[in-house]
Amino acid sequence: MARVSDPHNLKTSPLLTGLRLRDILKKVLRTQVGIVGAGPAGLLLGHLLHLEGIDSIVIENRSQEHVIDRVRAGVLEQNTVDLLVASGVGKRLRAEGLRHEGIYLSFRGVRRRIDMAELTGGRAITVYGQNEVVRDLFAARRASGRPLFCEVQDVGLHDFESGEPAIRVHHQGEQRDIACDFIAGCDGFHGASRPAIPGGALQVYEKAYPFAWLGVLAEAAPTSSELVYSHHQRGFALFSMRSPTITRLYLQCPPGEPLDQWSDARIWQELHTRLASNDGWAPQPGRVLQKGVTGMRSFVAEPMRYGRLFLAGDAAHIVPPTGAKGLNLAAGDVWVLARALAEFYRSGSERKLEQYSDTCLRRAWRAQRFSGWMTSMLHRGSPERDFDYHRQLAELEYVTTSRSAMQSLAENYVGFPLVD
Ligand code: RFL
Ligand code: PHB
Repeated sequence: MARVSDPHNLKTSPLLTGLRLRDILKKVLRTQVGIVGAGPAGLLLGHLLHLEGIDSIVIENRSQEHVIDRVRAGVLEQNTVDLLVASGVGKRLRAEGLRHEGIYLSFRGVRRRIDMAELTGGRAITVYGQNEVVRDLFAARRASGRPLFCEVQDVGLHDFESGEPAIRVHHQGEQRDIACDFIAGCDGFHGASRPAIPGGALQVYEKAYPFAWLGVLAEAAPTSSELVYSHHQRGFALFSMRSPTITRLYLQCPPGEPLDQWSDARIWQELHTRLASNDGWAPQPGRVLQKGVTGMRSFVAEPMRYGRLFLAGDAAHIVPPTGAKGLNLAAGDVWVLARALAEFYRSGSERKLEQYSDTCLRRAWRAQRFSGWMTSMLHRGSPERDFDYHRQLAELEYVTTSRSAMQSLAENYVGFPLVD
């Protein structure tokens, strides 16, 4: 598939017009950026490119409803909120998102508050479900009129080592080739993009954890207006929320834990045991709407670029959820990528595209450090690791009493400003 790669000629060249006719006859779709995956990374990238006047085609292998219904992240960093608002998709986020200026760390039955806003010059997090972020981004995509194909099959990435990348998919029973200048691999950890890169070209760093999270969504009014991260002899627990009527909770459990071992009654009993504090605070039980077990891993693939294929979000890195960083990293990656692509199409300069991987990896490793630290401070190791248990208590004591330690936690938790 031939194409015109001079950025100044992409829309107007007579040669391109000729190619388009040939492409149409061959059922080849043409765009500037082919985006694989319509999770937060892919949809936000498509939106930011649209604002720059750059065309894209987004392909997603699941239905729009499935992507919206998936219960995942809840905590947005200050940067992510600012980015969504500044790019015009923050109307509902501003109206319905819950701004939190602090979090609680609970241990030995005592809750201690970290005043993040006071420690960071007024920065905060916002609790707004990933479902809602994705819902808003799907709406923006549909409103833009730019193409989005859901429920595609057999996604293949081709020729991205060269200047002529293409994505081949099956959609509604027909094979489609999408010719593009660049491919953005935004298809998550299990997607097709990263595995398409030849073996040996990527260096992979990985860490598995000997525990998982049982996540519960419940119809219950949150009894705390801020998140509670709890260290307990029986394992970690987390109290979070989605709205004034919906609570989101997590319990540390063994990896691969069968869900049928967790009746609703057992879930509430365990949550009460691990979260209730001596001041009388406890979560309020309610109807369980959804539950699921999530494994935990840390993962980084380097570099995040191979030729004209750029990896972004979970396709390139995974953090354990204890630091609430995954979606925020995905948003940061695509912000950097959108700016680099905009510079390329504006001036022909590949300078920012060349820096993309290093820029994003610096942020990803910082998030790995923080998420790994939060995870190791709060989770129960094997029962015989009593040494670690007592070391964790000393760490929690320090991190809730030393102003510098609290400030370090707070500035990492609310997130650092985006740089490219
Ligand atoms: P996603 O969300 O996985 O989206 C990838 C999309 O690609 C599609 N796909 C394909 N499409 C086309 N062709 C293929 N071959 C494809 N293969 C896959 C998928 O269907 C999907 O729609 O990746 P993305 O966009 O990079 O976004 C990353 C975030 O989803 C993830 O990092 C967060 O959910 C992580 N996370 C959290 N992050 C936060 O910032 N704050 C949090 O509070 C937070 N809490 C969490 C979390 C993740 C959790 N789980 C379930 C892992 C809590 C949990 C429990
Ligand atoms: C959530 O609300 O889903 C949530 C909150 C904090 C985390 C992870 C998940 O660290």
